[in-house]
Amino acid sequence: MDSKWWHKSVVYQVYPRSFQDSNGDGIGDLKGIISKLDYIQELGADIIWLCPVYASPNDDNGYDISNYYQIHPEFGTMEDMDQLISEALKRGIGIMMDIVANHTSDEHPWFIESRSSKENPYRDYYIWRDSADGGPPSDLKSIFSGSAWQFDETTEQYYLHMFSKKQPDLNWHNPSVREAMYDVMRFWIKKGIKGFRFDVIDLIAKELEQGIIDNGPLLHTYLKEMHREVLDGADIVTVGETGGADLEKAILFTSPERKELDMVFSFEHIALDEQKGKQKWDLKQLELSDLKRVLSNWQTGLAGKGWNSLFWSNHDQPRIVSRWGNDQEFRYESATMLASLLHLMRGTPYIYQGEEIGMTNVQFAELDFYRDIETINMYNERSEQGFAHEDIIESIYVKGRDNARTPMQWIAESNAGFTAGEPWIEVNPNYSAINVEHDKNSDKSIFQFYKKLIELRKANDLIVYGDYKLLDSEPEIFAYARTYENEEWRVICNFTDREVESELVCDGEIVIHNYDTPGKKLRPYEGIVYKLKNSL
Ligand code: TEU
Ligand code: CA
Repeated sequence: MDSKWWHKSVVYQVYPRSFQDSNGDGIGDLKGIISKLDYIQELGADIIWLCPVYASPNDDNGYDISNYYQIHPEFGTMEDMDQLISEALKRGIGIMMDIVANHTSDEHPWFIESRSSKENPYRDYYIWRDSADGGPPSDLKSIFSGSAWQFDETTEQYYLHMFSKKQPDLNWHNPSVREAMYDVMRFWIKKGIKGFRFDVIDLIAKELEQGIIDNGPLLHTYLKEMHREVLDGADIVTVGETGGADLEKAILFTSPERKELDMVFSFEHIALDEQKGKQKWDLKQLELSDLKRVLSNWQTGLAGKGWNSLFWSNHDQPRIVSRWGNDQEFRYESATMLASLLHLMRGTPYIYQGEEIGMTNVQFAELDFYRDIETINMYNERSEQGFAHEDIIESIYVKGRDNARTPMQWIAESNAGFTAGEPWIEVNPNYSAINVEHDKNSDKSIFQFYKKLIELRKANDLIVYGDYKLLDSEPEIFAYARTYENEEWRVICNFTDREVESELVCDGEIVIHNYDTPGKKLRPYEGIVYKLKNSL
């Protein structure tokens, strides 16, 4: 497989609303991000995935876009955006824009036109259907609870919204819709951005009459068209959010010769703590054997055929240290163990803001403190269905998206240095202990560890291109080997808060380790990486 610049890249994801506020209105903004570029450069990331900053009524925090060519005034101006792009480039960092192509805001001019009459030229930009038996056209459910159909009085038809009713789905079967989205992408490429992250891209080719929502039969045709029309020749890295992709589908999306996408986000590993066939709120304990199987399957399955994205966290997921680590007694150990496991794999790693300092989940006592539409809708729906407050709030503590959206914790002072005003969502009260300043000033910190992992990747093609093999080991341990040319590395991770004996512990050269000295047994959440002495 040909090597590409982004094979060696590390992506840092910024959720602009919660990163850094520059003007005291309590909302993170572009000037705030610019002021933190040196921090991201110091960490070593070379791409910033910027969650949506376009004009938006903010029903879903920017994933409901009313103008793809404008910056939301809360975030700043187009001048600020140009400055962010150029200041980032000066530091060797490219900006990856988030393209929401499956739906727009209901306040987008296309939808305002579309809903105005059945004859309007924009009518067919969206998905309209007649009522069936006096109710919605079908019993399809929105991902944000309730029906996916909203009745519109003006024309007495229903429109489809897979997310909130303020996020009507676009009709990608209409060539004008596709062309309009391609124009959006061309505009941003001209501005000098270096990548696109495509929101729920596997939903665009739905075939309602056949009951197909994700991975519709024309999906690959559209992606190829998009590649031809927009991406070919532009030196842009692309990642598609494909919640419904298994390995087989991911190969189709990411095989270079198919010219579709460079990589996709798979949800298979992060769905392992939910009950199959149920909602993400229906919790289940993670089985380490499942995690080993799933991650290893992707590692070996995409080898030579496509490319992996590696992630634990994003703005939709709970904090990984709280989820699969221990955010109390072993916060340092478990955060760094999880980081080692992921960052030594083949693929492009994504770090979600705050992950690099081990930020944790948050527990607000009342629904009032929550801001996320998915959380609020779910709470109301389950309350009506008779679920107890305690049960619903417990699932929000574990899975709610606001866990990832509390402000970035910079310093130990008021509002963690995020804002001089009132933050749009409360800061996690643990900011006095968990913050960037603390981590940067300690020799041993989660931040320093992430920095070292990134340096290792930049210096070792073994991490980028080496073969991967799961090592048969104890049930509490996730271990694997990476081999490249004449070298072999061994990654050993203890997933428990107990001491565990492992046959894999050896006397090779230690590459990176989250304890000061090697021991006979693996200590709680110990993560150790060896370069084997008698390599191949
Ligand atoms: O998320 C897509 C998606 O499938 C989510 O519904 C995800 O399953 C859920 O958030 C898990 O809790 C993308 C964006 O990442 C998300 O922020 C948006 O809300 C959504 O699309 C709609 O644009
Ligand atoms: Ca602001």
